[in-house]
Amino acid sequence: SSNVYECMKNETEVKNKLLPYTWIVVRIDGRHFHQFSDMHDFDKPNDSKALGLMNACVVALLEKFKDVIFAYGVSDEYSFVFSKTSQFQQRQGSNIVSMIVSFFSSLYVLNWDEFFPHKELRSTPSFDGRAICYPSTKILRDYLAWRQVDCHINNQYNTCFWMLVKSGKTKREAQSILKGTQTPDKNDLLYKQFGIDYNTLPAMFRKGSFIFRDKVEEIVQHRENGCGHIQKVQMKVIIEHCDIIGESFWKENPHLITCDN
Ligand code: DGT
Ligand code: MG
Ligand code: MG
Ligand code: MG
Repeated sequence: SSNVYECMKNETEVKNKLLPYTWIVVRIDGRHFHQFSDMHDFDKPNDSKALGLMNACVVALLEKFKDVIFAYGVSDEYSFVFSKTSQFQQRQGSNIVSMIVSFFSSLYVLNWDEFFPHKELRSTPSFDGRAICYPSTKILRDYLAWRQVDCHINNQYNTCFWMLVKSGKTKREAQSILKGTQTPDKNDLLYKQFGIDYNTLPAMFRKGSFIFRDKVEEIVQHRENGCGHIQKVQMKVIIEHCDIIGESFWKENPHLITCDN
């Protein structure tokens, strides 16, 4: 009967509903990207074009889904942050996650040629996704810091590892050289053996990418007479590779995390 139907529907919706008044983070991650990166011969450890493709997809996603306030990503993963008060998809977790991963996967395929005009897409990229709720701004900031620390640790390790391998060490040898080393040891190794100052490597590799909307002032020519100009203030999606662990970025961009978000 229709009553049974209503019960089933309500129960499913209640179970799926993300806790009200909490930040929603949807994290996606490329499936089997170890294989995918090898198959497409991505530069190791970082491929600027592959990262650029990820970022372009995120920009398009922010343009489509206004409920996503900002996103942070590295490697084959991205975290999308929705406001505490967002009513996107009535906060149904499975709806939100499935929309984000399917849209993102399509964008990845759609934008492939722009970043790899001479490389054929040889398999079907797909992404897993999960939604997590964070009840306070502090915990959301901790989450983002955790992802950026992870970016740093992995990137530093991978940079050393691939420099050693490219210089003739086997993967096993490189692994054992790096075993138990700390951050200063790795910086030393890069500098002494390869003349690389880790801090001068591209910020996108070291810090990941933070993508958000910001006010951009544009000076446009006056239409009628061609002279004079009008100033337009627009919201634009922009990409930065900045430190999101400390206070300064958040102080400079107070609109990203506010009490009434
Ligand atoms: P998963 O997520 O469990 O399906 O497995 P994977 O293989 O996607 O592993 P994950 O997500 O832990 O690690 C990301 C992999 O993607 C890692 O093996 C390195 C690769 N990858 C990501 N970005 C780049 C890049 O820019 N260049 C290269 N060469 N590889 C990359
Ligand atoms: Mg994974
Ligand atoms: Mg992956
Ligand atoms: Mg990953």
